[in-house]
Amino acid sequence: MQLKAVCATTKPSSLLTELPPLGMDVASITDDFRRYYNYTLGCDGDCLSTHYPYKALVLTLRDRLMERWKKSKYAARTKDCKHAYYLSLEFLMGRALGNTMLNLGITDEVGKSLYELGLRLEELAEVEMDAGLGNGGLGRLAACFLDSCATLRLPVMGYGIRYEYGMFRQLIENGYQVEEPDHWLRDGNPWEIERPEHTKRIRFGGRSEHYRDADGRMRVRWVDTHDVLAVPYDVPIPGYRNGVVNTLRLWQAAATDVFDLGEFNAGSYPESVAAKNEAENITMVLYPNDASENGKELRLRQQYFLASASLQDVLTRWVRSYGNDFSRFAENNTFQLNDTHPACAVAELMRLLMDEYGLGWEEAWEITSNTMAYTNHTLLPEALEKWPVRMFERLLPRLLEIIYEINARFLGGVAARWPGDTDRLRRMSLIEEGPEPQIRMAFLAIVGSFSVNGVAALHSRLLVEGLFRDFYELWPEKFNNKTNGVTQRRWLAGCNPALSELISENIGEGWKTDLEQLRQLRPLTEDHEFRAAWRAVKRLNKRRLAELVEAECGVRFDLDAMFDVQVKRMHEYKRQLLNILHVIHLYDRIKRGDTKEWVPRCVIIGGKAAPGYAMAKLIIKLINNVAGVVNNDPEVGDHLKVVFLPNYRVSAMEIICPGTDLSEQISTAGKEASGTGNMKFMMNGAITIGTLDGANIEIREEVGEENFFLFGLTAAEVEAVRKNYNPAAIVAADEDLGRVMQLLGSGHFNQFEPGLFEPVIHSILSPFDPWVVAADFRSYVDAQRRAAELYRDQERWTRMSILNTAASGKFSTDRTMREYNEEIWKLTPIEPQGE
Ligand code: 26Q
Repeated sequence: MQLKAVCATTKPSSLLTELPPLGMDVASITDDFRRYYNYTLGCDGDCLSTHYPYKALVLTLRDRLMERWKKSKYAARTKDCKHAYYLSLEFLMGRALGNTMLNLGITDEVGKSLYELGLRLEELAEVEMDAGLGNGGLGRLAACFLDSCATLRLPVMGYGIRYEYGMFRQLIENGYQVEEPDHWLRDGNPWEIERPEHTKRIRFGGRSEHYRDADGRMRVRWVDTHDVLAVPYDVPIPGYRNGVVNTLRLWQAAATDVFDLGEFNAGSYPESVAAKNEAENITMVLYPNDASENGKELRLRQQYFLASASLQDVLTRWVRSYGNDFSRFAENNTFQLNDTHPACAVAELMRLLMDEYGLGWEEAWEITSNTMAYTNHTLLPEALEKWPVRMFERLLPRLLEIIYEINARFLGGVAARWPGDTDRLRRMSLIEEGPEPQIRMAFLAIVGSFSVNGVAALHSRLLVEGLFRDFYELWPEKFNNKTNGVTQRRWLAGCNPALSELISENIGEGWKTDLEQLRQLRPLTEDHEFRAAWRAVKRLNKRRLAELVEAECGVRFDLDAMFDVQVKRMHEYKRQLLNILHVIHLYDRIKRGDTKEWVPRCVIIGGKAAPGYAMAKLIIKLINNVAGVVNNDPEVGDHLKVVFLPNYRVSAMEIICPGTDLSEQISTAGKEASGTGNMKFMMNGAITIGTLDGANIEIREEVGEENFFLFGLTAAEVEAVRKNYNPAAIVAADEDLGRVMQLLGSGHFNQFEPGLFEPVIHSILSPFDPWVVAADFRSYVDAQRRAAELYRDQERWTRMSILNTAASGKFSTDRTMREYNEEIWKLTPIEPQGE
């Protein structure tokens, strides 16, 4: 870890002279692979584990990334090259192997090389663990952003945390979710490179001390702190066939060196080791909540740890190039905050500029507030982060002082603009008063940023009309929308090779970097042969998905059935409950013999529940119990199958979305900020059944209302209905819903567990159900019927499927990143040498 001595030595220039580029042909790949396998990894005839060839392959590929990585770094180091930094507590990267080969353009060569060596690429790819360093949408969005930035040649660096344990593995036991730790680094991570020479020191606790510096100026220093080291690990982020490799820098916590510890603990060895553990705890585990778990001290430590290490890293590089002149810092650097999770960066940049580099408040604030940009990802008030002032004071006393000063100056401005409006001051204060005063991190982020954006048109509008209204009145120019996207490299080219090939045969390969080109598929909807080919591809992908389902759940799917899929985090607002009520309704119809012109369905639901979220976990249990009854009823047979697919994750979605017919996007309107799964399904030719929520609205606009199954109340209607909501009356008036509630209430799905689902029944019948499940039931069931009827006409369904893919161009993160860059970052693309 202590490489200071090593770094101090100057490198002989002969070490760094450029080597001839590594071959991208089969023979070169084979040579390197064998060298790694035999020498580096020391394999012989006794090495049976597939881990060795996997690792040899990664090292072979990493070398090819490395030369491009260096050139990209040099290209981005030219004077005044502006950078953006994506600060995120989550990067849900999934696997890197397939994506690396795709972006380097050597998938076929590698496949051939391995084949000649008697190995199968598909088998080696399965060895790689998902890098599950995120919960869901927000974390996966960060990963898609990095892919697009590298592809657009933008000098963007990701900063995150190298969690020892990522998102938990979900097992299902007796229908219940059981969490298992995800020790993804157990066999090492061959993609990453440790960079101990860029280690940073992070302080906690202590107190601030005011003093006069040599020039007689009042300064502040933070003393008596407990320090932790932040050690960076760099992960390469290749662009698509353009010679660019950007960096994702992940910080790992380490104890300050043992001598300090020994002294601090007065020679008490066990206490000293305990202190080491406490330091290393910071990056031990990802918090598995996709909504909030407010007030946990370790989480705040993680947030500050990331913000401080990343800012120090950028400032160190700045000072190396420009000395202590920060006048052009804001012109050359932007920090994009992925939600409020890294928002203490606002106060930390102020601290570093003032306390470490001696700037005055005004100068530091000018820089900070022109450097930070904030993205909001939620409208749920309970998910807005707040930290108890008392905890902040104990852990980050100097930051609290700075936040108080930011608040005082900010409220001064508000009072000047709205004299005498004390209620407004209370509403807008960065500190929420009460028995336990709290810091409102979203407000800190808004005040400290020059840009605030939502992630879909509806979401951005609701933000300025609701939660952030007061701030919008003050600074309308700060607020903007950036509709999310997904990268078509992973989510079409990589995960759906059969469809990609069919598309490219017909319209060329341009769509891989210009997704709008998929529009050229539109005329092909009238081509009978093309439609047949499209259906054949879907069937192939359905077979792959059915195999996964059978392996995981032991249930056989009929490939002619409609594959109806909802995969996403488990949350009441996403209404997996509404989905399973529809399944119960279908079961009820079958049992009543109401099966004329029946369309067989296979329903897949998957997703993780936060370990402390009892209702979400109970809904998982309900889905599994309904599945148990439905799948084992001979009368139901192939009319209907239902499974809860365990351990939903990035690599599972790569099999799921290509094989889906119907994409369930059924959140209560006004609650889902954007959704991004909806875009992956659409790109792969699934048709959406959905509410007017998040990016669904824009999906429907792009594909046309006739190619989207719309149902449910609008966001405005939901708010109106809730004021006078009477679900019991809705149940009484709807025979179908009445029978579903009757089946649920009778214990039909919990014969041996009486009363188990009472909380679920109660929530549906509650006049205070925020998600208005009962209110949308009828319209949902009707939309499902329209979907089924349409599915019976396979030619029409195929047309709609093609049109969905053809209209998905807007939902590429290439478009999203272009917008961030044109309107927020303003970076110039880099041009690495020799590409
Ligand atoms: C907060 C405090 C303490 C612990 C955890 C958290 C926490 C962690 C993760 C809070 C929220 C998240 C994740 C939120 C998220 O994934 N939001 C989703 O972001 C997507 C990308 O913009 C959107 O498409 C989804 O609509 C939105 O739900």
